Amino acid sequence: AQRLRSKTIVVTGASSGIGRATAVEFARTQPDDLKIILTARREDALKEVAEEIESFAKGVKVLAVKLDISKIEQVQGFVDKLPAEFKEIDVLVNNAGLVKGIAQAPSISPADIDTMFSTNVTGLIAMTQAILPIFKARPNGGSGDIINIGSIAGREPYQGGSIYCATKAAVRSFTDAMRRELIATRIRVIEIDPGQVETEFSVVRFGGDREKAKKVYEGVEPLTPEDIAEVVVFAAGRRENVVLADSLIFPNHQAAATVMHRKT
Ligand code: NDP
Ligand code: 8X3
Repeated sequence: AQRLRSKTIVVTGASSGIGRATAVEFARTQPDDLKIILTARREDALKEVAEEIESFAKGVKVLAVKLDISKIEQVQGFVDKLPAEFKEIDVLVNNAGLVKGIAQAPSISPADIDTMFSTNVTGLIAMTQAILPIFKARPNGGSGDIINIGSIAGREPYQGGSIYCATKAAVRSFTDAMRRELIATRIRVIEIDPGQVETEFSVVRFGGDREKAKKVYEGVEPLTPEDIAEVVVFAAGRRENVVLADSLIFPNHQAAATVMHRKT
């Protein structure tokens, strides 16, 4: 949409899944004049995404930045290291996140707990704090979009997901508090909560075991990363007075975190 013209977008976790699809969808929607900053830990994968975007969207400037959001110093140094032409960020898509395992207390590994919280919660908060001064420096108290990818898991905890669900509940709480704190500004705080989406998510959950990951999607038709990307770009493309504050997106077979209709 024209409303996205000349915008600078940052997407965390742009090397895969929903983040990658979101970056591509922004470029597809505004191929003439847009800047996109792709961030994640895997630089090679980011380069591939950058090449894909550059191949069809000649007017989009893409910058790939290696960034581990669980490392606070890296996040704090992120804005300072950006080239001047990419510094005026308009949209932050806080998408990077992960789940590790299905262990239940008291058997959850401390390392997994730390990875999930430092990525999904502390990392997301640190990114928000890094970008917010840019938004707040603008007229009328500030403007810009913070789009947080939560999850159905943040609304409905399930067995074997206690830590992941707790991280996504924390995202939800932080997001709602931010929307209240920023009420005197034009900054939009948006949460998009997907249900089941087929990405690398389950592969990461099961430590790289693709067979196990595939079983999660047996007999169901999960959402695609593009389905969520469309909603993210739609939210960012509304006129400034429209805040798509909170959305929950299921595939047709899903009605709750663990209520799925499976064809056998
Ligand atoms: P993917 O595993 O496909 O993508 C996750 C992305 O997060 C990757 O690009 C990964 O990049 C990045 N990431 C992970 N850890 C870090 C880190 N420390 N620093 C920077 N980037 C990191 O999964 P999805 O696309 O499914 O996940 C995207 C978001 O969607 C997550 O927040 C997830 O919780 C959420 N979600 C997913 C659902 C699903 O069913 N798939 C449902 C609801 C929400 P890299 O490894 O290169 O760092
Ligand atoms: C991912 C969805 O419910 O499988 O956020 O954990 S769930």
